[in-house]
Amino acid sequence: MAQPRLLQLHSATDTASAAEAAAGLLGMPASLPPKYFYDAQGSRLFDAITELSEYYPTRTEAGIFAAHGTAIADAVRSSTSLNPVIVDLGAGNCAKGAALFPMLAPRRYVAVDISADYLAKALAQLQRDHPTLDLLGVGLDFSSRLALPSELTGARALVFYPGSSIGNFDPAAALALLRQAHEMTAGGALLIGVDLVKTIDVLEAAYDDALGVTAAFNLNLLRHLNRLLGTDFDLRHWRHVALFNRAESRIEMHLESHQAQWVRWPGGERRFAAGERIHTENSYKWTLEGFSGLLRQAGFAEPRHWTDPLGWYGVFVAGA
Ligand code: AVI
Repeated sequence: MAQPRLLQLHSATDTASAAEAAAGLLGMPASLPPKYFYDAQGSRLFDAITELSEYYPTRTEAGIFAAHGTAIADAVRSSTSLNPVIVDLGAGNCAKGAALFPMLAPRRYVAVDISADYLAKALAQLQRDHPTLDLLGVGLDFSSRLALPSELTGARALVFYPGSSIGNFDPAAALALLRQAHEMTAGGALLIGVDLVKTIDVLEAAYDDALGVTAAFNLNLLRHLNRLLGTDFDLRHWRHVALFNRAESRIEMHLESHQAQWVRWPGGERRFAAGERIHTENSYKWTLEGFSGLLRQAGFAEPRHWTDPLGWYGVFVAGA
């Protein structure tokens, strides 16, 4: 049986991460990069979010694949090589990537996530299910730059980016990432999930659920920072805020201070007034036309899309 290979291409030192977080806390307004949501607890909370009735993106994307999987696979095959290399961005437990194997019969599966160690368990299990498949786990923080050695991906690869994570990039950064993805496919294709604009009540409920799971996910960022940077955030003095900013077409998540308070950490401090916020995440919502245009701008040709009956979510295939 072949063995999965693991490769760590980038890992920020704790010092660099702490410096980045401190700079965000001192900003006006204060902000924190959303990647700090995902410590072990935050990753479990995110998994719980995807099961919530209010959080429609995960099940809606799955429904589109269930209804249109054959047509989507045909569109992918028309651009990629036979038995393509699949590059799965933000692969996590690799379940979505593995679901493509029966239809696309890849010769290699490259799972990319922030840490190669996170991928090890999922890839070991995948290898048992697919003993001859070439499996590779790559640790890379592609939020700053997406670049893999071309010998890993070969020509006419499929870049797979599900889950509407592209929405967590502002439009300029999304364009930059898609350009890098275009380069990486080397004449192949992109398969990507995108959350679409819809009514404000549906959007805001998805990011402020009745059980408070998204609130816990947002507040957990402060616990992570207490460990990472040594801040003394008291979570009882902060509340979760999620709102749809129509002008920017994005859900914004913030943490709002209940009261005037100081937050201190080794080498820094900041006073927060009552009602002052820390901006923790944007989740952009696209229109079908807007995202097709973005794909074209990034160099992709003839984007095609499939949606659910309510038109809440889009799955796009575009050739390079
Ligand atoms: C990972 N990403 C696509 C999620 C989103 O919907 O923007 C993160 C999330 N934040 C709150 N709920 C889910």
